[in-house]
Amino acid sequence: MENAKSFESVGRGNVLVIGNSGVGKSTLINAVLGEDVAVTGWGTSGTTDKLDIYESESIPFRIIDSVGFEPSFVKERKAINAVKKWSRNSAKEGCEDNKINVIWFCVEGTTSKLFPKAIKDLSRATAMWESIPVIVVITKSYSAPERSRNIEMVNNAFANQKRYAKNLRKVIPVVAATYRLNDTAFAAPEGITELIDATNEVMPEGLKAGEKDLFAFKLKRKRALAQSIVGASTTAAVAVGAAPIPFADAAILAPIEILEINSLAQLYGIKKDEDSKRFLSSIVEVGTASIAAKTAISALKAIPGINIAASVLNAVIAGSIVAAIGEGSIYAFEKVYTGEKSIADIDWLKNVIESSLSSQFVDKVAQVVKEVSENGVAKDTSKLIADLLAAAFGASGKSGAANQ
Ligand SMILES: Nc1nc2c(ncn2[C@@H]2O[C@H](COP(=O)(O)OP(=O)(O)OP(=O)(O)O)[C@@H](O)[C@H]2O)c(=O)[nH]1
Ligand SMILES: [Mg+2]
Repeated sequence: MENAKSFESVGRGNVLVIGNSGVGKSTLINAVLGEDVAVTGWGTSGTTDKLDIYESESIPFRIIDSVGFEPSFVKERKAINAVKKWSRNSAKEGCEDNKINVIWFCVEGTTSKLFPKAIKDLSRATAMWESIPVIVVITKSYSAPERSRNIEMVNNAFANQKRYAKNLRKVIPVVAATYRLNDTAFAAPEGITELIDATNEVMPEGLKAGEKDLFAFKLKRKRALAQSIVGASTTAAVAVGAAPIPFADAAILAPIEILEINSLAQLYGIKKDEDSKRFLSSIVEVGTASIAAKTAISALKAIPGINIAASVLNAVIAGSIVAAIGEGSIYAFEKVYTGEKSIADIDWLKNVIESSLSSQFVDKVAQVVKEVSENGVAKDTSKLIADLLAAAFGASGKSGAANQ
């Protein structure tokens, strides 16, 4: 057998995730592994002894979610004992690879005052794993300006943990799922692939995933997170489009487009320099939608039997433009991330974005308009529109640009 599913053949390391109930452990694990990963409950469900074990052949490590962890001496003991029991039991069943190799301490970024106590509790609970590397994950790090201060606070709190302090390897602020701040603004996913890299780095030799496999895994995760950014941006555009502002002023979409493109660029590690500035602004330039929108509107007028309110039509068109730009950007950023294209190649980029806004674009918009008008005006028209757009652009948007 030549190197088949490599994460399997080299054996996988184990990551234990601890943190108080509600800090976002499960959300984090989903962001790191994807929704389609298998979960096995271990222990008695509904008790503090329960663990959720996440694993699959295509992921670089196994993750153990300590479901009932709470900062009480008795309860945290139980949770940790469950982990020990799991290790021992699996060793009996012939799997020798069930030691804990890395611990993720989760603390909640929105409650930084509680860091010292949370870290003290978590250190106490895991003190018997004296030399296991710890990565602190600051979950729900929605506020970008607070991130560096939070990192510092975690470092300080750790410095007080005597012998345990040496286990700390890294502190990573994370947004695991797109967080809506209001109708038109959101905090995009952040820190997920950094966490994957840091975890692999501190794994013992022999359990580290190969570079190529890890890259492929991260690319898949980035794509999923990127789709969620485009989804949130599209929803925001639908809200703006539905507002009674004359849509001819397509510039009203620019802030959402910029947030969308910057969030995607950050996700794909596009550096912030002059070249990337030109790269990103040329997307907005192409997207500053008036031409695409006008084409779409006049094309739609020609379709017989379309009878929807102007505000709904505007919402669909606004959402479509932002969805199309997002899908085009994902395609382009992936090419840059994989090294196939350079961000100096502005002409190529303009081409990609233009083609995501060309004839197929009008077809997709027309399709969504039809579906909306058939559905009648539902209670939550905006949500319906956003869902239809995600289906129309998400699935096939890339193939439209893929011929470049
Ligand atoms: N938008 C957003 N919501 C989050 C994020 N992290 C956590 N949440 C929300 O916070 C709540 C708690 O998150 P969970 O992942 O269930 O927390 P947990 O640590 O697994 O909680 P227990 O299983 O009870 O121990 C859920 O409503 C999540 O949707 C995030 O990064 N973004
Ligand atoms: Mg959970």
